Amino acid sequence: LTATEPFGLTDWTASSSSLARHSSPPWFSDAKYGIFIHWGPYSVPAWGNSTPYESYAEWFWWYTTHRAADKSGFYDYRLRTYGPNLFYDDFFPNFTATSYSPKEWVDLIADAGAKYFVLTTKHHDGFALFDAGNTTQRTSLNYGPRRDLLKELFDAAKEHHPELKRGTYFSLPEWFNPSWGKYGFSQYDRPDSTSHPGIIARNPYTNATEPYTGWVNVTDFLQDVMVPQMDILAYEYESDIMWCDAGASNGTADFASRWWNWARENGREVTINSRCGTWEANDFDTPEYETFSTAQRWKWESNRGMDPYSYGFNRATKDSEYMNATTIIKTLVDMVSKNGNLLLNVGPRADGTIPDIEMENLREAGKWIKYHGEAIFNTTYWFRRAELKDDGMDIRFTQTDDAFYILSLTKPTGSVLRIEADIPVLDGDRISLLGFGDDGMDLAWSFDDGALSIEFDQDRLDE
Ligand code: FUL
Repeated sequence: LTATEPFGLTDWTASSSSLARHSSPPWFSDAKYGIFIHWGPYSVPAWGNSTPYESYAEWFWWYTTHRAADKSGFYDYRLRTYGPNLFYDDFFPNFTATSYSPKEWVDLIADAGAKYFVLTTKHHDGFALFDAGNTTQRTSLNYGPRRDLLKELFDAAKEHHPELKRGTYFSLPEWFNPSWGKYGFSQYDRPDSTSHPGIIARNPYTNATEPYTGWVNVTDFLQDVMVPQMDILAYEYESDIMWCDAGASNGTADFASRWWNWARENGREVTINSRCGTWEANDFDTPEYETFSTAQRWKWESNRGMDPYSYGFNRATKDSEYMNATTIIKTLVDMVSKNGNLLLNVGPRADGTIPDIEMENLREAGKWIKYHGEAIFNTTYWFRRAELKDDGMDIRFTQTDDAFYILSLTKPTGSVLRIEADIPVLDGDRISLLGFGDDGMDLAWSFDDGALSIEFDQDRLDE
């Protein structure tokens, strides 16, 4: 399960056995922490109600055309805010990106302590933030900002933070593209107002047909739109991570095998997530707003917003509801101890500004993460156990070839931390507190009756 090379000297092929052999490269496992960015025309209405009724703000269009699923009041909000005659595509001109500074974004990602990022290059609304050639005109080059938002971000990363890996979120379907119609058999694709297979979205108030601005009438959505766009992201933008979404009908087997052969020939290590619609082409699982309670052998990466339940910017969310630095750190440590990565999402506004609260909390967490980085990055999980919860104690473990890390999510009380677990220590080993110079601060310890006891000075914990 750890292979990143095809059998023998043969190439990767589109067969199930070949695809299944590919797994995420070591850099992905070592990187642990990425920043996800959801940005598009949905950042204009930027609304998903507030807890406990909050829903994904990037689904604004879908919820208003699928009233049965609209538990959060999208239909009423859209009517009261924009009146009955507005179409989703009318938001395009207000998706301005006027304050978009790709350098500031990549600086933020680096300050956060993250090792990679993933931008929504095209969400379910089919609006591409990259130059999609002749596959569609529905892009940020032709509407709204009239800029290649993806290229600008990747260029800024290459120039200022070349160590960051660069990923591309890509929705396989375009839910309202008439060309997707013949493939749109998933439950998600059926607007209430029409019967399948015509995927014609309608304005929910007037029943007028929603325009699908900029789409190109093609013969086959998979061959003429989906796969060519994945190729563009892979070969022209040189994505490190193909982060597909909503995989249904697809051309992934062919795409992935060609891409991996190209990567091998060009000395690159690329990876593909679990949502590209072909289960064998799946380097890592992608639980959403979820974690695991135990370590998993198969690599996984959990994604979630700093927002309690939205990826796209949600103007209804209060500052206090965003994940704060402590929550970010605890979430990351917890996931790393279970063989997971954290892909944490920020939702920029339509003008390209990232909410202050997201920037502040990311940077604050970043200080801690950098200070304690050796216990997080390039580590692996301890196969015996990931966590120990006992009597107010909430501990996680990680390890490398020559060190074992104990990370306490709660502040220990007293002056001895007693851990009843089979910690791999031998006489003569050093145990030290991280964050005190390169070597840490030595602590006295003993191992008796199946428990490790570590002595520490309360006052030093706050330093
Ligand atoms: C989901 C999407 O539908 C959400 O909008 C978001 O992009 C999330 C990461 O994946 O499937």
